[in-house]
Amino acid sequence: MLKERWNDAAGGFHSVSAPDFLPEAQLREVQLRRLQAIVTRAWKNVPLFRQRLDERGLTPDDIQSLADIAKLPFTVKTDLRDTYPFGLFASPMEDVVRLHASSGTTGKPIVVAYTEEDVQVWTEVMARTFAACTLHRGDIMQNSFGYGLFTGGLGTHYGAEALGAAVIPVSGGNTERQIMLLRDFGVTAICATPSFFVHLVDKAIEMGVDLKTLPLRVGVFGAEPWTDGMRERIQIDAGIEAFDIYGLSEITGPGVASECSEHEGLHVFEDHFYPEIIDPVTGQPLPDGEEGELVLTTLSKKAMPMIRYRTRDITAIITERCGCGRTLRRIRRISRRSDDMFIIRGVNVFPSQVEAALLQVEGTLPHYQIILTRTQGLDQMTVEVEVTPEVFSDKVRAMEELRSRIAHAIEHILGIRVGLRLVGPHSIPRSEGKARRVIDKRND
Ligand code: DLL
Repeated sequence: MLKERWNDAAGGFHSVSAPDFLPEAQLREVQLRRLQAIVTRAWKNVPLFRQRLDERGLTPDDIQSLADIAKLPFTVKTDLRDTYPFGLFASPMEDVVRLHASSGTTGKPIVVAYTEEDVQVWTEVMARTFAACTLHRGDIMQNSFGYGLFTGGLGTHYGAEALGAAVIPVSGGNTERQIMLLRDFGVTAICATPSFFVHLVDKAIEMGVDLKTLPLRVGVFGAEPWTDGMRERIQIDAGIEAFDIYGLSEITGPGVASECSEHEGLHVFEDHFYPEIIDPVTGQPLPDGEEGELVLTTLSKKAMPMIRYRTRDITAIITERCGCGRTLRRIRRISRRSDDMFIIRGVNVFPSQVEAALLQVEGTLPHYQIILTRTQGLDQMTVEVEVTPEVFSDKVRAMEELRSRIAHAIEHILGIRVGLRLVGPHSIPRSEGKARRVIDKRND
């Protein structure tokens, strides 16, 4: 079945990654054909979408080229909340074989649905993801993404199995057991959020296990922003090659885009997900190469098509051909979302900037939290940083010196001075999935 789908997408090629290498003209043809079909499907089956097209005097016939996508209305997260739980489904429940949900930070979760064919496409794009991350038959993959309503665990699970890897479905948490499995099972690849993997690295040291001496070769990380500095730290500490993968529940889960061995941006699996970049303020499309908000359209999703979904993730489309030969366009690594910015004394601050600053300073651990408070109407920011046990000693001078180096690094990147608190090892709660970097006490 999987093979049939690959044949369909690749026009007769047989290998897992073949659709990644389609000649560009053929890829655009596949995209247009699928875009027309998905718009028709949503128009026929999703009342909200039909109503929005009616309001604009549009019908599916107005999509005659890929550029016509810009005529279509956006879909936003509140559309999913307002139609909770099943209002955007385009398939009857008899055809739905899976439901996932994402809790978000406030209010009701958003619910996403898959038909059998949707699960097959998801499996296919995840297998292509893993192939791009150099996994192959014979690899033993420890899957530390959470299994459950979160799409990370099951999405990666199916893809790795389809590729022929042996999957250990350990899920998140339980760090000691994770280290034991890594060591005893001869694990060669691991999937996790970067913050949870950092936690595993620490635990391994505590348990006297040197990850660098294990067969572990590849790490596949995603689901949260992480900097190049963090990647470097992970690669050195664990002796692995670290890949970045991207996706979101609304579009399918992981498997929307993946790095290849060039590590120069993430290839979007464009035959299934159509990317656009827009100005987050005006909503106007931006030319390739310019930074803005990523908008994605699912080209083949049956149960819940998403047309022009505003992800809030900030990136740019890279147009140059990649050295790996894939014809799929790439997006730059996502370091921030348009909604995770806060303003401190008039300066726009993103959590990833703080991480980048910390990783420049030796003696800090990549465990940090940003505490936001409000005094007399003004937002204040305090960064709490863990320091290594050696530094966190009673040598006041060493601590003072470190504090001034960190303050300097942060000031250099942000352009402002912020509060800083050095804390001892293990003071900051560890992540078992997505790290909570910002504690917002402004409305407490
Ligand atoms: O996080 C799906 C996923 C699972 C992706 C495993 C990769 C690996 P959600 O929980 O719906 O889905 O969260 C989606 O997470 O809009 C981004 O803001 C963020 N995100 C995901 N991958 C990355 C990444 C999954 N590689 C939201 N870099 C997205 C930065 C990421 N942010």
